[in-house]
Amino acid sequence: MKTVAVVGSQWGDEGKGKVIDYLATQADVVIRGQGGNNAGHTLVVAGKKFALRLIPSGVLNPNTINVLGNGIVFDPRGFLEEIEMLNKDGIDTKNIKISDRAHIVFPYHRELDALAEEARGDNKIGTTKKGIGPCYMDKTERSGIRICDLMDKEIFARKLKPQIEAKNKLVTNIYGKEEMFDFETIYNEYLGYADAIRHYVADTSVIVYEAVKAGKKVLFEGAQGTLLDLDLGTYPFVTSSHPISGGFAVGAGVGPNMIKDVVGIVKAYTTRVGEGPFVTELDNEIGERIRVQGHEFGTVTGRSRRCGWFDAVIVKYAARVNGLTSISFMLLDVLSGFDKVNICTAYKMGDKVITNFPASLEDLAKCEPIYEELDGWNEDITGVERFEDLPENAKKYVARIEELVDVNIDMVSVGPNRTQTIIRK
Ligand code: 2SA
Ligand code: MG
Repeated sequence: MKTVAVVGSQWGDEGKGKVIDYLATQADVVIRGQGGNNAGHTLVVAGKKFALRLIPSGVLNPNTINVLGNGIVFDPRGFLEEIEMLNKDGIDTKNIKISDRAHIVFPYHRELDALAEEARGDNKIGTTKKGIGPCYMDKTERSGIRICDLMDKEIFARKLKPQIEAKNKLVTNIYGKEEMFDFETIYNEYLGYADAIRHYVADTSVIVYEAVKAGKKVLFEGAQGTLLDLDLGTYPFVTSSHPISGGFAVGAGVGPNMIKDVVGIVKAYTTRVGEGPFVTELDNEIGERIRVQGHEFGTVTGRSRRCGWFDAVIVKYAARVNGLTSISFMLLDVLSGFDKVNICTAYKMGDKVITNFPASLEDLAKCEPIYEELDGWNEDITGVERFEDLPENAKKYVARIEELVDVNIDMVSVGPNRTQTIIRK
């Protein structure tokens, strides 16, 4: 491992945490480049669980520098809660760096996230209500407030005041509510955060650049997944950032050639939380069985995830838009015990066969999966250590997917623990 990006290749929740956790133990620097505390994964170390949302996964390793890059949106309240949780367990958090260019999530962002969802009615996106979308809206509208602004009392006051006025106008004029944001309250709350985070703030682009130049092991930690990408995902049912590999160049503030390998995390079947069309969704007892066997419930919101068969159209698309150099294939053990397993190889839309993931959700909603049916396997595979020792049909399943998506599957996961990992290289 030199520099590697790990990206979700479906709709998030592919099991990135396990691979990232493993790589993070060897990394000198771990960087988050997009999203905020809408991400989430659980690290298990020595039997203890740590639920992280914003802080990068290298934090349990005392020598690793953990960077929150310029592309993330920073919720100081959530961040400090995580710090407190880690410190309580004796984990040192001094090696965290927060980009002075990152945008800040304010209470009005969370409130507006919830109000916008409510207003969408049947067209709701199913956001995590963490204020992510509204914060990125301010960023692109060029009225956002960044960490560097927060570091100076006067500049902060000057930038916050018009925001409070604008957001109060928005909730009264558009949503018909009373004014809900008070300048003094938010200003003082955030000045407290400013002091609490000041020693973490840095020009993180320099840190990442110098680490790569020095030949250090650098891990770019993806959150969410390819189909939640603002440009390349199932728009508008996406998050407001760029979870694809290219997002790291912008979000970490370094050139794309600083990322050597791109590992796609791929689940052995498909899931999604939130709304939007889902071609291989199984709204039946097979889907329910996958949900129960795979514990498919969200770590941030606890929502039950929609489940379906493996969709090779999606993963081929992810291989292309991320430039995947390798795949880690997760949760294969969840598919044990099915007579038959299906792989979606293409979509049928009317009388057309589609193999390139379409842009239009109206088209996607019309697509029917074209399945290839394979024999399943009944064996419990959670103790298998070598690829050769997997049941014949499980090997065939993996090999067929590898052939369809045309990227090497170098790792197969057969259980949540670190030891339940088959390395193929
Ligand atoms: P938002 O809150 O604006 O980002 O929501 C927009 C859509 O993006 C979806 N979304 C997610 N879907 C899956 N996983 C997410 N995050 C964690 C992860 C999940 C976890 O990275 O693995 O394990 O808790 C995530 N974040 C946002 C959301 O459902 C909306 O469809
Ligand atoms: Mg997750």
